[in-house]
Amino acid sequence: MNSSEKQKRKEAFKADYINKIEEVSGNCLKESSVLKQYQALAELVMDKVTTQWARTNTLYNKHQTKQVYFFSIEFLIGRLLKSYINNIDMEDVVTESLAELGLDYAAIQEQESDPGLGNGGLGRLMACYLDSSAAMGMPAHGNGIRYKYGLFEQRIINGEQVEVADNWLKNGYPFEIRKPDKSVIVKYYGSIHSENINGNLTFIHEDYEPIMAVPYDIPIKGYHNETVNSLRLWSAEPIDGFDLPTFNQGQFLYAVRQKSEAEAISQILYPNDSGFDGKLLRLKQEYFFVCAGLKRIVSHYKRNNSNSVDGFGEKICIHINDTHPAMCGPELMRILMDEEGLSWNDAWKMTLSALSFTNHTVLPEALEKWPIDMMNKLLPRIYMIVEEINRRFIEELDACYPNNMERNHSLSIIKDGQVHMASLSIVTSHSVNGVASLHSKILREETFNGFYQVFPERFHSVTNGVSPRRFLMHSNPKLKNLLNESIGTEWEKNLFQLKKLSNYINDPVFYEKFNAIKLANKVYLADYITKHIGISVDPTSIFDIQVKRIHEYKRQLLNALHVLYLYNRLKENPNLEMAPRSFIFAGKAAPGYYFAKDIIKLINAIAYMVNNDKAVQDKLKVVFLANFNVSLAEIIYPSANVSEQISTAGKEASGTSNMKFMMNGAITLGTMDGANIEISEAVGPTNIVTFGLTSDEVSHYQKYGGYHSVDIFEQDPRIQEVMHQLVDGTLGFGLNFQSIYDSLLLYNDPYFVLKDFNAYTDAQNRIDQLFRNNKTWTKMSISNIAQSGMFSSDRSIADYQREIWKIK
Ligand code: NBG
Repeated sequence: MNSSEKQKRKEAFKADYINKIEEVSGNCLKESSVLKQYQALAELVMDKVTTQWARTNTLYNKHQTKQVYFFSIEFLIGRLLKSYINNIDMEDVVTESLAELGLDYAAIQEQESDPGLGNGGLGRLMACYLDSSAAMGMPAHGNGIRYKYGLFEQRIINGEQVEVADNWLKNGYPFEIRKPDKSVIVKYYGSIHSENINGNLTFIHEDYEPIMAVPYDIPIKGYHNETVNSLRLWSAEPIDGFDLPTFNQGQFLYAVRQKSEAEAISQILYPNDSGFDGKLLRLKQEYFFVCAGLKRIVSHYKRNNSNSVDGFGEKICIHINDTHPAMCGPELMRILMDEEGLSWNDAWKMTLSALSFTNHTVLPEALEKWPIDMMNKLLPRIYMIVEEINRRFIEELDACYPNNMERNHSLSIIKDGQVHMASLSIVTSHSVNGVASLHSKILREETFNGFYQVFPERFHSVTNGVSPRRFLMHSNPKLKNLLNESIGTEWEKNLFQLKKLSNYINDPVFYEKFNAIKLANKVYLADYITKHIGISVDPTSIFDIQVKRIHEYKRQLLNALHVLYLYNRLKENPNLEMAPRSFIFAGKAAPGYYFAKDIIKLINAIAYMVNNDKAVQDKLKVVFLANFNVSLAEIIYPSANVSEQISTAGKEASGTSNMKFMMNGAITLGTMDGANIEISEAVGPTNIVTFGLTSDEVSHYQKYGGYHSVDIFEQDPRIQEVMHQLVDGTLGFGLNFQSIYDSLLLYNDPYFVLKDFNAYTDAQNRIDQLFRNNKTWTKMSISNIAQSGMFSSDRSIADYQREIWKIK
């Protein structure tokens, strides 16, 4: 765009914007509030996006392009305003125009609520995949739940996590369109009768409790292209709103209860990351978005296909994100047989060809199982179909491997009084994949080994990826500009092009520019920290960061114990040679996960002690930032030097913050777990610091024993010291971390924290030495960015497209 063209666009934008402000606020620009300025900007942007949206939909319908639908109980999309503006290529026009109008663009952006419709990696991955699909012009859409309350807002009060409801819709949400005409009735409970109608056995669902599912669509705009895909989120409402006749008859409570029971289904996101919540409401939620989503997809398909479902399996991909949408299999069978009149065999072929499944965790507590009685009562027809799927599957097994009762039992979808949702997902999908190469190997060799032996051809591996637009281009604009001026802009469309940075790997001028940007980003985060928690951190210190859900397997505890140990060393020797270090933590604990909450309390207690000790002020700071969410993440990654990825090997399926940090030049300090292994292969051993047990070693100890944490404790005085400090009042009057102490010693340290402690302190020493050599460190940083192409979600989507959905 030349400058006169830009000037024209700016003038047009300003005129439209001023009109819009008057329209939404009834005030002129000068008198408008920041909230109204935001709402006006959002509406203006939305007008532009929706025009393209309509065009994309027309094209898809006309060409009958193969469509992918991600079914997921979480979509952690983050703020959208800036992302739309950048994606429609209006970044400069908007930034400059607003400045010329005397408005504060940053403050306007802050008005947008950050939709917390996910817990962590699983939900954020879906958002990255939608972003990449749209950027690549690929028809892929999301289907999920429009929770009225997102993940709780975390506050830290007296060093502890306090949960506050996240009312993200309180000012309305400008980027969604409610489509009541596309509502679907979801049926719960009741009974099933079969009738012979014209010679066909027909199943009729009676006496059910109907709930209305109303869709809200959010446009997903591709980067600098014409594509706009859709994220459809379903809201639960009572049929015909409030039950006035009942109310008028005097049954006030009954009428009100019915309304609130219906709405409860989409009221709240379960605040559980990788844990399984065995609640009836959760099962209702799972069926809710599966039933409504599939119903609409099938009817849309039929509308474009002469009212027939023929070819559905070839033209539609239903991708099951973890097991929460596992009822897609039986529900699609139900629709195809009961509503479309297909035979079991035809419906089965179609279902198998449409469905694919990604597993996201091997933690046993996260593999969903539902009590038979509960499913049978709540979803009688679905349960019937699950039983039949299982019966036929076991029959086939029997035919292939006669008299192998043990195998039949272990693979049975229904056993021991429960329905096993992972097994259901595998049996009903043509593809099953893990999210990093080690994770896929563990699925094949351990978790799903029995299924792998029966269906080896179904198993795939697709390593996760993250959106370079959100996590590099939008959140680190200074780095983006440096990359553009150094290697050109091709990398914006193909992240592998970052390899060209290897030309700058020994270039002192580039180093200087790069380090200045890193420092500026660190200053920004330091200011945020001072503003929010009143602690001042030195921007030249090592920013050593661990941000993710708080979980024992992610081992924030290992990090915290090392901080305590480092503090002890500094107290012994105030002249200890080390680069000043700021340890930064953030992450939420599930409200009912008390041990994780104790870890947060411990980190905050250590932080309080360290930050108030004048003797270590210049060398050590510890920060716990409250309410980690996508917006905070965008500030954190660009400022990091060290990316802590220290899970117990074999437990973290992939991890994705490791990729976001890497793209911004942080060095991974990690175990050989999840995608850390692939990061290590990509950058080579000199550009990463790894340590600790391997997953084979962990799994060996878990199977055969042989690890005794007490032995480690007895041999290592450093460990004895920190362990005593947990319970002897060092960390504050009356503060006692007995639960943590007991887990590590009495319960034999299930996540191998003490076992890996020594290796971790060595690795931390290496980090210190490497950082003190600025040239080496900068080289490592740049090498990490240069090799991050493979961790773009564009690459992941291309893999899915080629290997799983088979889209040309
Ligand atoms: C999480 C894994 C992470 C992985 C993300 C995305 C769940 C159930 N799983 O390791 O723990 O990166 O999924 O695949 O949230």
